[in-house]
Amino acid sequence: MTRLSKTALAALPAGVRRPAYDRSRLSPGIVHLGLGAFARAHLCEFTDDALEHEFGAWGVVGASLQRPDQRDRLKPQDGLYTFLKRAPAGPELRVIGSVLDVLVAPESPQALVAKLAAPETRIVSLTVTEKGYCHDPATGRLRADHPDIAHDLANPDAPRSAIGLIVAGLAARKAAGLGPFTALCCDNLPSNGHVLAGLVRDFAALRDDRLSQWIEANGAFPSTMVDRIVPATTEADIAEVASLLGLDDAAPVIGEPFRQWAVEDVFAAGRPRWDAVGAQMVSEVAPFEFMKLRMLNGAHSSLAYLGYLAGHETVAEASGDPVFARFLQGLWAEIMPTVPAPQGVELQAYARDLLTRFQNPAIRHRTWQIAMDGSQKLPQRLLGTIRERLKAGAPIDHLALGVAAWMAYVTGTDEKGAAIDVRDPLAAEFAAKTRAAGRNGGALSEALLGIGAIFGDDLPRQPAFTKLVARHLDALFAMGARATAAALAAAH
Ligand code: CS2
Repeated sequence: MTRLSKTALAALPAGVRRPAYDRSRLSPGIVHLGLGAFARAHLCEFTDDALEHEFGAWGVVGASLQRPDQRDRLKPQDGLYTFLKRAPAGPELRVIGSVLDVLVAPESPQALVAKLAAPETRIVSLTVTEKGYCHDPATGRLRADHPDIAHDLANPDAPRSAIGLIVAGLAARKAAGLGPFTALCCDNLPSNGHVLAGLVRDFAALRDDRLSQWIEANGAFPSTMVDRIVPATTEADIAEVASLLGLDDAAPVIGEPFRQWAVEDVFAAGRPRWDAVGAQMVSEVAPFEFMKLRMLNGAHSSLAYLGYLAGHETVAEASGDPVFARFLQGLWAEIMPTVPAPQGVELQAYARDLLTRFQNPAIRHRTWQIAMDGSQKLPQRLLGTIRERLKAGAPIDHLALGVAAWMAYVTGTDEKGAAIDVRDPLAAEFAAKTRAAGRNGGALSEALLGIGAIFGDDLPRQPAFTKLVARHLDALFAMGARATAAALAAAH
């Protein structure tokens, strides 16, 4: 079968949407760090739409910070790839054209820094996942002892971390008398623009105070809230796209129809017309972030741990199980009072829509995928909410069950005694701590609550929280996730 490429575009079936602008005239304006599936199903689709609305020099050069796979798949396709939108009514296909090139940082960090420093680069966007920021998730501060940060401080011209790369790019621009680019964080972190600005400033200060002051005075770090459910692409997805397209595409992305992007409109050197194609340009992103991180991601993580333990492979299966659907209602009832509703949004309706999105039978989003990197996710997804509820003296039964399920998950053994492939930067620490504690709720919760990078030093001293987690853990070990959730529902 012919491979998707610019010459093959003409062979696409009639119903498949394709770039409606002249790609041969498209030049780069954005460098995107971490060109994974999410960015290609979100920022790159918004950019494709914006280019169609108003053409400009806003093509995307992607950068992979670890592996060459993405470049190797996209280069032979001239950067083109298919987005397969999975609506319950059936799939919809579109070929996206906004990606022009992909660089691989470890092969030539200098080439990537040169690209970041090029005058035409006006936005550097990022989706490098929570752990890619090399920060302490509980405090949001840079970990100067992180191996990648230590490496980048020793090798400022050949960085490997996102923060090191951004600072190297900004330093080269300053030296060349250019203005800065806008650094646009698109990861699920609270106040993500502020967090990124703080990390960049801290790193720059370790290199050169004047650089740090220049960034502080001139830099732009808008906060954003990004949302679209994008499960990892599987071999079956690739085969399905080929049969629908009549062409081979080695790099399709899969996603739900829903998408949302709230962006603080503070750019240093312009931006594409994302506002004209559905992005919400707002002065305050915080209410959107709270709503999304706490209600969507908080529920996603809780459901991922409970669902995985109960033997559910996907979010659709877990949220379609009446016991867990009921758990989600109880969880959202605890979360909602901590969330200031963004203008024009009704939180009850938002929760109802979330359940429909989770239950979308066409999306196979694995609970195991969402369970990854819990140490980096729990603070902003569940623990901030728990802190606020504790302060208000409000119940946290469902929130605490989410945390207990995470603890049971990181023991590395499921309810049938099978091993769990726990992926997390702190996995080795979990293994040591959980082995010593055994399957005892009190001992296990005490051991894990002692990880300050996750729980800070306040939560372990809150008996209303710690006792509940220990009790939930004992219930999880004694009767399993499903029966524990059912018992919680019966008690409410
Ligand atoms: C998920 C998110 O993998 C995860 O942790 O909770 O990727 C989620 O699907 C997105 O944030 C939805 O916008």
